[in-house]
Order: sequence, then structure tokens, then C-alpha cells
Amino acid sequence: MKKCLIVGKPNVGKTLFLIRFGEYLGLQNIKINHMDSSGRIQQRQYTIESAKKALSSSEPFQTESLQSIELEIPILKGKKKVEIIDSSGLIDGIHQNVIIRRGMAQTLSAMKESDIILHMIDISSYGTHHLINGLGKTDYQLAQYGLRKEGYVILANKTDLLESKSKIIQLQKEFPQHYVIPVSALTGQGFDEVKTYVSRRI
Ligand SMILES: Nc1nc2c(ncn2[C@@H]2O[C@H](COP(=O)(O)OP(=O)(O)OP(=O)(O)O)[C@@H](O)[C@H]2O)c(=O)[nH]1
Ligand SMILES: [Mg+2]
Repeated sequence: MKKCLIVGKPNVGKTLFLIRFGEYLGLQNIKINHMDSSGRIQQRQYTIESAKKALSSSEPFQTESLQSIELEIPILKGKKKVEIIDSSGLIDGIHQNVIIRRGMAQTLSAMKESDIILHMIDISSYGTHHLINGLGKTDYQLAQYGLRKEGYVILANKTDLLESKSKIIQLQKEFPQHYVIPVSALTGQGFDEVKTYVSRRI
């Protein structure tokens, strides 16, 4: 089964996207495989609502290690399975908390093993005229990595908070070599496009 990893800075909406994308593809209950830094996997079942409450938070560093779901995506007349993996947020530099450092190391090694990388950015948090200042080193490094990787796409999340499209246009100008999909993990905007992108690569 192909692996699709969601990466990005903390609090950009990776976990909410994982849960809501599962819901969008028809899941009512969601089985999440939690993988700790030693590689041990524990499966837990949630309703969509309980998953949102337990796993997504307005506080950064909520996700401390990889967590994944298996999804079936309709393709032509059939369906194909894909593992969507949510990861702990990446930051510039080294974090003092060892659990967060381990989580970040786990995210980086998962990047090598993944077939598709969804690099999520919080588009709402950037100033219109200073987009470059709003992006972290981490985002530029991920975008650089994406140049060498088939199946790398930028998800500009939280579009529901935007008043106009100007930030999205600026982000696309910032990364002209990359495909940018505007999404909202909250409203489901852009999910059709993400589904199409993923389904062509599995
Ligand atoms: N308005 C809005 N809020 C969002 C959206 N996506 C996520 N959020 C909110 O942003 C906060 C962070 O969401 P998470 O999904 O926990 O973010 P994360 O990237 O998994 O964060 P870490 O696990 O800490 O790295 C939560 O309060 C979410 O409700 C979105 O599309 N629109
Ligand atoms: Mg998370």
C-alpha cells in the first residue's frame, strides 16, 4: 500500500485534515494506528467527533508521534487503498523537549519512506505583503526537498480564514515550481483536488 505523509509546522492543521479527509471519504468511525518513536503500533477507534477532540488542538505540538489511517479512494470503477500518515510538527532548530525531538526525527525518517508528501502551510497566518517572512526555514527546506521528490504538493490550509485570495497567489509565486492546493480542513474546501492528486499516485 502506498504511503501519503502530511508534514508541516506545528498547529497548521495536519491532524484535523487527516480526520476530516477520512470523514470526506465516507468514514464514520476512524481507526487510527498510533506509532510511538520505538515503532510500537497501537490501534484506537474513534468517532469523527471524538477524534477531533482527542487529537487536534489549538495548542501546538499536540501530535507527538506518527498516526495513520487506511483509506479507500475510488479510482475509475474500483477503489485503491492508501495509508495517510499524520506527523508531529517540524520546527526550525532543535527543541528542548526530548519527546518533541523524537517526534521530529520520526517525521523526517517517514518522509523518506513515503510515496506522497502533503506539505501543509497555515496560509491564514501570513501577512499579505510579507509572505516570505511568515514562512519558516522548515517550509523552505521541505519545498527544496519536494523538488527532488515525485508526489510532493503544498496544501495551503485554513483558507476559510482568508478575506481574499491574495495570500494564495503570493504563496504560489513563492513556490512557482510546486503545485499548491488551497484547502480548509475545517470546511472541506479543496478536498476534491487533494483526492484527485492522491488517487493519481496510488
Ligand atoms: N479555521 C480553521 N482552523 C483550522 C483549520 N485546520 C485546523 N484548524 C485549527 O488549527 C488548530 C491546530 O489544528 P491541528 O490539526 O491540531 O494542527 P496540527 O498541525 O496537527 O498541530 P500539531 O499536532 O501540534 O503539529 C486547531 O485549533 C484546529 O481546529 C482550518 O482549515 N480552518
Ligand atoms: Mg497534530
